Amino acid sequence: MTINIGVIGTGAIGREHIRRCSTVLQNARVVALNDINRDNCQQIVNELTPEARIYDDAIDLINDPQVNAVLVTSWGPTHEAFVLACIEAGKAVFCEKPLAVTAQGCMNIVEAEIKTGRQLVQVGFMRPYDSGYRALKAVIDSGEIGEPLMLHCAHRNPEVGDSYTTDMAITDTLIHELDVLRWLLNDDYASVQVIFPRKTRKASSHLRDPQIVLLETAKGARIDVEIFVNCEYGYDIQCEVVGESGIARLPEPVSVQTRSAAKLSTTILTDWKKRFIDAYDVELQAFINNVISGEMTGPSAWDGYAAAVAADACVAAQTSGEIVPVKMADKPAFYR
Ligand code: NAI
Ligand code: ISE
Repeated sequence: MTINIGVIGTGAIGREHIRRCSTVLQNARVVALNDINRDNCQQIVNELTPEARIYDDAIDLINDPQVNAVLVTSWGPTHEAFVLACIEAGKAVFCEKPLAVTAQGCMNIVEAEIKTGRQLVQVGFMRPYDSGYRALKAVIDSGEIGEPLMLHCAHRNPEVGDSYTTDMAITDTLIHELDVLRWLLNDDYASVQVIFPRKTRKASSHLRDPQIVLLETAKGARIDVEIFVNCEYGYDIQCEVVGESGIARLPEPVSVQTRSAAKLSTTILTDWKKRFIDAYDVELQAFINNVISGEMTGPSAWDGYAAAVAADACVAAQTSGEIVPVKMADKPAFYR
């Protein structure tokens, strides 16, 4: 069986996902494209999907009976409306993070999905599909290091564009940790605080960079995450879990060690597309398989909501400087 996919948003990650649907993954083909910038779609048709039809209106793409499932890879503020339209049309939808830009927006999606009685949404949180994070979770779940007490994490980008603002460090960047650390620890967040170290001279005038986010979980674990999006040297994701009887670290990406010119060295990646390339392949193949089997697995609309509630609290904590409680609604039985 081949799933016909429609893609809304053909920018950086949209293009990457179309490439993987066309050249790497099984049982899927991209048949429809939409973007407010039509030239982006045309370029993809020319280079990757010669048979795909270009739609001027995303809602027409969603409602086309030929389209079995939709990828939403447009800008964050557009996600909620497109996902709701997919749910209304009864179509499976893979939505890039964030599911919606506010917790209320995510809750609107949760409620609409529950009303249909069928899980249709998968959120593009790819880290739970990364082999390194999966290996780390297996060690924690085995009990080898005892109960997790503290986590020390870092999310570093070499640089960001001028449109990147202080709150985006949370809603665009930290959101990955907010998802994956809940999954890793099988826990939820209780409170958050954000502190600002000395600012790097590499950041634009409207961006406070770096930032340190301190999270406390419901079970009492303490997490610190450094977000540093102009670190210059590379794209670097770190996660160390300190347990009662040992420590477990996220493995580094494979890199050949060289001894040369009086130096011992390994390469550090610089691009998010490469750091998680296998995880993106696995998450999207899982979505295609889910569409075929009719049963959604992986990050759900509820996970999108949980990350958004914590993100809202972090953004409030950025301005207040206070410890802000994370108040989630009760988890509906539908997602258990
Ligand atoms: P981008 O700016 O490269 O591409 C976004 C595309 O959406 C643009 O081509 C734009 O014209 C289009 N667009 C905007 N509004 C639209 C609308 N109303 N209808 C149709 N098309 C519209 O951005 P990028 O980096 O591809 O990010 C897109 C989404 O993917 C964001 O939500 C971002 O957070 C997420 N993302 C996720 C990553 C991950 O690691 N999972 C990595 C990078 C981005
Ligand atoms: C980007 O949107 C991503 O999702 C990347 O994974 C993240 O590292 C980056 O900070 C975001 O801007």
